[in-house]
Amino acid sequence: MLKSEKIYVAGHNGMVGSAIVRRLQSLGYDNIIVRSRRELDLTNQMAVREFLEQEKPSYIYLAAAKVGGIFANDTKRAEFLYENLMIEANVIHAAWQAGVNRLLFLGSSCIYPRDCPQPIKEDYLLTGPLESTNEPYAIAKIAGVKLCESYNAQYGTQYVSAMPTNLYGPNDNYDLTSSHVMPALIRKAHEAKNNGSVSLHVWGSGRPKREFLYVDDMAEACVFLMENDVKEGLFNIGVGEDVTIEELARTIMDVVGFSGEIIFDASKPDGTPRKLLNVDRMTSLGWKAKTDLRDGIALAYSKFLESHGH
Ligand code: GFB
Repeated sequence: MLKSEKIYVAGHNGMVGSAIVRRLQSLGYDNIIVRSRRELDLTNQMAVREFLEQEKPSYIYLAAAKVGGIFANDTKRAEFLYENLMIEANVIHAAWQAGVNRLLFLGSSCIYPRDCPQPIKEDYLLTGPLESTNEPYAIAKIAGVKLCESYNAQYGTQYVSAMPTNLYGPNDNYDLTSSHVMPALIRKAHEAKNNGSVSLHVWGSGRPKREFLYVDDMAEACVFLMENDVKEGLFNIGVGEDVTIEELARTIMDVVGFSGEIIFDASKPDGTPRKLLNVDRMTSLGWKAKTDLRDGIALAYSKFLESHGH
């Protein structure tokens, strides 16, 4: 990748897209193009086609998506399926039409079957039923992986798919109804401390296990795949270890400085019991996550304080 080549980062205002832009800039890439949602609606086929025809970037990072935590996925099922299918189909097809040969598509570890062996290898895709709370989102992301594979097979493009585990960090969504567990618990612990509360409400049983990756590590992995000229395939991006939601809550409480009791809310879903990724494929290429969970939570909390006030 030449530093002057044109790179389009789709979704640059989101947590992942903004981390990819930061990473590219820190490496000296100086021809990055972005469009806000207002400037370019990625669910609009014609607009996407015209934009890519005109710009003809050499590389695309497709980080634009409709995303959210377990509750948003479960209740906005049509939006998660429709918007993600449209964004992927429009961008990937128009990229091929415009002669863009290199693209990195971003998905999620929820594409894998709910009850597959752990840690989850890339080869387990489509070997069993999905977790129901995020099935529409997962189906859309599986379609994206298959679009990349199919355009590569039929047209010789070099489109790669990266599947991160649960991500967190700067520019995360802290809205309690649509967020993932990490930002939700950071915010709840912070507010509990400030309000002098005696307890922290945690959804579900606290027993599901999740793996958490700091988003700057994810961005590093994405740029690594492009820079190392990886031309096709599916790559799990994770840290290789997981924690229970209760352990996560206790670590967050410790970092934030809140010491009340935890109340588990059984009316909320647990979702998939475990989704630890096997990261051997990335490790064998020479990439490994750097940020320890506790350090990452401290970094995320300090960014939260900057953006949401003390
Ligand atoms: O992060 P999260 O919303 O999504 O929830 P998933 C993870 C676990 O944390 C679930 C529990 O067992 C939740 O019940 N949890 C505890 C909480 N307290 C809270 C809270 O206050 N808020 C939230 N949101 N959860 C998503 C998928 O699944 O993961 C997406 O729906 C995507 O498709 C994403 O793959 C990475 O890890 O269950």
